[in-house]
Amino acid sequence: MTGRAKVLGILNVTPDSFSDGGEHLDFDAAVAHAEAMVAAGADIIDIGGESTRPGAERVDPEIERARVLPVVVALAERGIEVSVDTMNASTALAAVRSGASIINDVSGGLADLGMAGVIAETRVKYIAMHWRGPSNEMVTLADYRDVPSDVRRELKSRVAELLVQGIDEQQLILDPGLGFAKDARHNWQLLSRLGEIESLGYPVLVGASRKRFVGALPQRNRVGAGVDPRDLPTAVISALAAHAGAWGVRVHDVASTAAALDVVDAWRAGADA
Ligand code: PMM
Repeated sequence: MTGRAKVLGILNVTPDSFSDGGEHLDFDAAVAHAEAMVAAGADIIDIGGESTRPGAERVDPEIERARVLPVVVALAERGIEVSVDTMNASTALAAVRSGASIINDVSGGLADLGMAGVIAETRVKYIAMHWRGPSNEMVTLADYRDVPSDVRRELKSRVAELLVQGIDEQQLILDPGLGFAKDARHNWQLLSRLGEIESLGYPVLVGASRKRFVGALPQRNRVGAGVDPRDLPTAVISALAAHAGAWGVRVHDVASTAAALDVVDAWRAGADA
């Protein structure tokens, strides 16, 4: 991918999100947080109403919609590009009707067989993530021969199925699904061999932000009070992923990733000069 990587700012509107602990459940706080992320350099706000943290239980789609849709409407009204993180076709359709232009589905269409039809019909962009099963089962599904080639093969067959169901190639963005049925070693292997996923020919999104494997890096007492120690390593991953050709990165702390992407831009400009 050429050009600056897109920054998707994460807006979790769930009471149990592992990283923001429900602090954005309140509508005004959610909108203010989204606006702050845009001011810090987010291109797209990714709104999610169902936690996918390991072990999380599914949420009723009606509850998910009640959490997500008012925020989608408010951000779309402000001219902010919105993506909605959902595995439910009914939520996806309602989100598009409310102004979302991207559906981010961590199950790549496997959790709800109605999803592909909604995406084909609405023509929105669709982020299809590599997924082997629901969050409450995924630790048992982390068995691979060679992670990057297995993920590549499984994504390729998922894409073939989505195209058969009427989705256009231009709509698709792929995601290796870091942390989803993958342990730390699997995640680092996928990151270091991102080019193999990119070689499928679709834009690639990377979601490493504040995940457990990032938190497991040595800490070395290096951050100040009030700063999440996973944000600096996340920003470094953003830079390396962008440099390796990722289309976009999905992050909690937009400012640190935007700064990291500024470095990538300057580095590339140096190469072109
Ligand atoms: N990770 C989470 C949720 N949604 N979507 C995509 N496309 N890729 C990801 O890696 C991803 C995702 C879980 O993280 P969170 O609970 O911090 O949002």
